[in-house]
Amino acid sequence: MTIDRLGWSPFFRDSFELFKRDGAYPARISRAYYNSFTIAGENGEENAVLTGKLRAECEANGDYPVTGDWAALTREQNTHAALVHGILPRRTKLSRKSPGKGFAEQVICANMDTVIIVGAFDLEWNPRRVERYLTLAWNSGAEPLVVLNKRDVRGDWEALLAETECAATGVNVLAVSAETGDGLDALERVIAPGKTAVFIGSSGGGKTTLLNRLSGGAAMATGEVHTKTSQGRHTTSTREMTILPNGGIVIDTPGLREIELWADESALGNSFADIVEIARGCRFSDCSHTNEPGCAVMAALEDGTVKRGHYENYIKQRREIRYLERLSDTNLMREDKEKWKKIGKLQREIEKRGKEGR
Ligand SMILES: Nc1nc2c(ncn2[C@@H]2O[C@H](COP(=O)(O)OP(=O)(O)O)[C@@H](O)[C@H]2O)c(=O)[nH]1
Ligand SMILES: [Mg+2]
Ligand SMILES: [Zn+2]
Repeated sequence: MTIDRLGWSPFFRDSFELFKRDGAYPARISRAYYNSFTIAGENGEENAVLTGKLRAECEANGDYPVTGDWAALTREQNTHAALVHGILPRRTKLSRKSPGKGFAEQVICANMDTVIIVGAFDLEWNPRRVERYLTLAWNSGAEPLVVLNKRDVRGDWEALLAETECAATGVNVLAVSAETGDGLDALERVIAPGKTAVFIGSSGGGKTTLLNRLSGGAAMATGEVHTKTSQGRHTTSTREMTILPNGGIVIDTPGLREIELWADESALGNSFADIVEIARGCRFSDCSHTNEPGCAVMAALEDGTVKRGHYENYIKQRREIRYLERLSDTNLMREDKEKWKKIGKLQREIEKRGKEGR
């Protein structure tokens, strides 16, 4: 297998130069579980360990390699074990706030092109939850997509789809059934060859079932090593990467029990684009949209342009993000954002150069 199939691109090739040393080779982290890593590369999948130096660095900044990361490795001379020396700069990353009281970012996975929010048309259906995942997705730098699964269980799924589309402004929403296969062609087209998608969403929505269905029954691992339960069913214990028969790459995640936002306010400009647009008409530029005179958002709420649940979720998420920003060293977050902007710019330049060079 060539590493292009794993999503290698000119962006990573150029940053790999920084880690070049004798015998160094690139591979992708296909599974990260605490301190245990599986990598996928030219020779398939194998286990890898971090060098002492890298582990110390990770410990110091709380930033460990995650599924989807590209790594620079060498072989240990005697044992031939795969050693991770460094992690290449991430092109995108999906993060949430670490569960608990403290202020820390938890990166869920990295270098994905699409964040696929999987919901379901069952009793769990709730557009408010989709809105929370959307804010995380927008903050990741990747393109969000909403997939509503189990359309076989609800006769009124078209109405629920329309309502979800309303909540997810500017984002594609697909209605599918992993059970019957309805609507899966459209989903397959989104996960293009060499592109990486991550499935996120509450447990039980059908992420793993969808993945199994897309991969034609038995999930094809990124290499030889693959775990299955005794029933032969693939269950998600951790974040892991799978290559679909069409060449698309999927990272499946276990359901996140708690989705604490990790985002800055600009992400709300995407996940609540409609409200943010209306808010330009407010009399005060720092309007809180809760009690000010001349508030365009409250007027839109009054006349039904904006749905109450959508509005309330916006206010709630904004409060959470402001709290997060107060907790944080705001500058730190901004610096981080700047860094990612620079990396994005660098990447576009590299890709442009790559095209011109050929
Ligand atoms: N009726 C129906 N059930 C489904 C569908 N997709 C998944 N399920 C069921 O939903 C349950 C949870 O699925 P699972 O893939 O484990 O969800 P995950 O936690 O998101 O990975 C399982 O019992 C599946 O059989 C679907 O399209 N229709
Ligand atoms: Mg699962
Ligand atoms: Zn207002």
